[in-house]
Amino acid sequence: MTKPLRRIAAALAATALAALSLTSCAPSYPAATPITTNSVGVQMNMWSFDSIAAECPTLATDGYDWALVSPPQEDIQGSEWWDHYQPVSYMIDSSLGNEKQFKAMIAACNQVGVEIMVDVVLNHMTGQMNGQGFAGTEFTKYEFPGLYATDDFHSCPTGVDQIQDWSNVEEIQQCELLGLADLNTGKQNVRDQLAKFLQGLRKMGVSGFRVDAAKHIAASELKQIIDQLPSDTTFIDEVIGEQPPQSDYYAFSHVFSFDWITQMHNIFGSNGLLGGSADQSYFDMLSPSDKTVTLVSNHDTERNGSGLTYQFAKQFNLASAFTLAVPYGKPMMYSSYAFSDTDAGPIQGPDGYQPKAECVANVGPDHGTYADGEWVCQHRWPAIVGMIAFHKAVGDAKFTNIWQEGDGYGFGRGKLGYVAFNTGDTAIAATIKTSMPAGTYTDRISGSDVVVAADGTMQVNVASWSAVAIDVKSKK
Ligand code: ARE
Ligand code: CA
Repeated sequence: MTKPLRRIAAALAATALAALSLTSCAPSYPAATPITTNSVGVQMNMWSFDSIAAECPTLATDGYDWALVSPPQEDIQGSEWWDHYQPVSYMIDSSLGNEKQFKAMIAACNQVGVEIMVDVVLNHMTGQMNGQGFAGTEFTKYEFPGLYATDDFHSCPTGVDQIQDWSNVEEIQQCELLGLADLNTGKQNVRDQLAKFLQGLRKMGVSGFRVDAAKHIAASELKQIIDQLPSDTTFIDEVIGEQPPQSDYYAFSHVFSFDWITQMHNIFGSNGLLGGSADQSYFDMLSPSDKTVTLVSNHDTERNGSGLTYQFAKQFNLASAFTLAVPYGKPMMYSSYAFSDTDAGPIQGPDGYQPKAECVANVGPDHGTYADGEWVCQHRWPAIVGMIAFHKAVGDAKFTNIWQEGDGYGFGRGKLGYVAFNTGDTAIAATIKTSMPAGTYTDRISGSDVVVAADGTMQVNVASWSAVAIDVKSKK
């Protein structure tokens, strides 16, 4: 080999080696299972990391595939739940727990097959002028040590900091939501910082993210952050209202269906006008099923009157069952604590951390009144747990055999399941035609036997504000 050639060969070998070592040093991410229409998730609103770790075996037994954790990063000090939506650094330390507890939660949940999704605040930092965060980070509104300086924040084109015109996408995305310091996600270094935060969580074993206030980040900029994460990472964006349209975000994310929250509030919150709402033509008007996470409520709608809550227990219960019953979307259930003050967070210990969450006794819609701070544990309500099994048994089977009688409304899911709801104040005794094979089934709601005759009919007694549900997997 001549000298120059040898040099080239050596250079090539070095490049190959460098490429090799780059691959071996490249960040390794644990594999994640993206959510499907068969998965069921639950928002464990404001549950501490230790509490979720302890609850994961129950979540797994009940059929939950993933749990959504409230924003885990360092926040401003205080006892309101919404402090957690004001980041001051990306250290994992807040009243929900520290990084060690966060990692232990992921390990405990993953071990039983429950994946962890994390609520991440990427649009903004705090709205406080200055202060010290939960873990001691000193900040001013536009200066966060080691993360961001003043020019990393948007300056609102209107000259007024806050969003004023909610129909103007530029304002929505470049001005301040609720006076929160708006990150300039148009800047590469800002996007890289945010991607680094997500990559860190993903490497710890987190499977996906709820992107808080996603509509306030330009879709093209959010995409550039998301593109820095492995492709098996799930993203669910919070995009409410008309502008920008949810469809801007479909190419790289799921969205939450706020239309579904409204619909559940309308049909179960009033006198239960189910007719026409469990209907394929209605679903066809909503966001695409495969891109949509359906929910009855979240932490905002539970407080602002737009969603059903545990305080309307029988309605919340049936709406959750209904969300699991229909062939639309990827359902997320909701679990939280009782409150009378909408600002109040869960009870904190003297060290600022939350003590372990314990579910109330007699968990379920008939529990009665709650003291502030008690853990309602809607995720354990028997009808909800029963309908998770139904949801998994029927898969994507289509509607069949619609039944309507007074306040009763039912439908089949092909030959795989049948469910009948009663949103009236008296029980309904009915003979309902199904496409189910003849046999004896266990009702997923009450646990009683339901017999399907050779002609597919079943005689049922549907209790007031309850349901009867059978599926191929509940056949005796
Ligand atoms: C708190 C105080 C404020 C104060 C602010 C800054 O309450 O008075 O100005 O701090 O100091 C949560 C709480 C807020 C809280 C905030 C920060 O709800 O009260 O502010 O945390 O601590 C819009 C957004 C949507 C957003 C809702 C609330 O588009 O993204 O408003 N939802 C998420 C979270 C919230 C969270 C934040 C964002 C902020 O889920 O929990 O706020 O991180 C129409 C519009 C929607 C609009 C909706 C409001 O539908 O189309 O765009 O949603 O109305 O109902
Ligand atoms: Ca923004």
